Amino acid sequence: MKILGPACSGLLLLVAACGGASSRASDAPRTIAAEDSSAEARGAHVANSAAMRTEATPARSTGGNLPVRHMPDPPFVATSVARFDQPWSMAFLPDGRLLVSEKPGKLKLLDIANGNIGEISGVPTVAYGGQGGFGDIALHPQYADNGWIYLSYAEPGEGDVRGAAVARARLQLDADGGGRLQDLQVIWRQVPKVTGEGHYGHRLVFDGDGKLWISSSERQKFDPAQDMASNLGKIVRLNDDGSVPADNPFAEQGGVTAQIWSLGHRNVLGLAFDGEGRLWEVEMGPRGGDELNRVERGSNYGYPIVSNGDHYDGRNIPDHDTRPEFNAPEVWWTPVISPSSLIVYSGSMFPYFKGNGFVSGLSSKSLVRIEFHGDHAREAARYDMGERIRCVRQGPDGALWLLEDGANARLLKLTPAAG
Ligand SMILES: [Ca+2]
Ligand SMILES: [Ca+2]
Repeated sequence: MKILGPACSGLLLLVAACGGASSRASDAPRTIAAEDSSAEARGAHVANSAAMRTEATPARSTGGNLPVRHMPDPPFVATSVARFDQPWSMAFLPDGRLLVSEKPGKLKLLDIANGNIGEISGVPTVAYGGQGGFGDIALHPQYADNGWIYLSYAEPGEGDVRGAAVARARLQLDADGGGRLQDLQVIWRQVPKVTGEGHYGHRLVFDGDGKLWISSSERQKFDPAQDMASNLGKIVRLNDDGSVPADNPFAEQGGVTAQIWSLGHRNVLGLAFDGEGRLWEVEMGPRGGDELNRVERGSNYGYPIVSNGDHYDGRNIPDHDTRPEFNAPEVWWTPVISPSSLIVYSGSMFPYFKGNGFVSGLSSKSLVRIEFHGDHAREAARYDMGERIRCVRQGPDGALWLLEDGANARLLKLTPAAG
């Protein structure tokens, strides 16, 4: 997406901040997260934006050909609302204010009405570096009554090891636009803590029954994704206090095994339920083979035994179709899109998007729209955003909100384009 000035206001993509002093070209150098930079370095090219906007051109998928919906192209206008330092995720409070996590370890509170940005104190110490730092934010389904918010982050260990952790705390807001965390409890940890600074995952989502789902990526260690004595490379299901539900598929095995809902995952950065209660995830493949999967109880998604991509060092990984016992992706991408988050849209501001998925893309610098067809899915459109996109969320009024990636990154609000 280009920055357009007021003189360009006849065009569809109008960025409100463009009249200000700062332009993209003069911004400080941007921090490129490591999780997909090697894909770019190895020539996983990104299709040009004109081609990417084609409505009817799916990626390889199993969803079949659905009718093409007619809408403006692109169907939204983007407005720059605020800037953050290496933001990772965001969550709306019931009063309409927005919590934003910054990877170096700060939790910010934006009052969208006046632009004021306050800070929440009392956050845990994070292991900032590489892909690690502050991660996701989720509000308890009964937040309005109990004040619990859930935070994920990279936690330092003893020596040169670290691992994802999830804490909950009660959010106490003050009268000055900030607040603090009280009663902080760490309710979950990756086991084991390992060296390196990549593939934490740690995306959080609650389901309609109040269960907490965590994506626990494989820390770039490959084999733990198939090791049931570790919770790396898994999707985990917990009660809201971190205890293990008795009806988890491996509950009887105890230990961290009891937490596991599905296995064989690589770097899962998006996790969302659709309106029918199906859970979907997006994960970064190695060199090629990014995936959108429907998450099924007790299923094995194959990594590192199979992948439609291959190892960065050139070694072959057999494709999914060689091992049908592993759950294959509903959509996969080569060249990669570098999926960083996922939502399923349920608002009314974009009525034609209802029930669609949206995947934010890092190396693809895009927002990818997914159409679901029962248990299957397909890429329906790809919107060029011109910058690496770290997170997509739906606002209380049904607008789409995006966080760009890196230093001095913009928060964008997407609203429907005229026509
Ligand atoms: Ca897979
Ligand atoms: Ca392969």
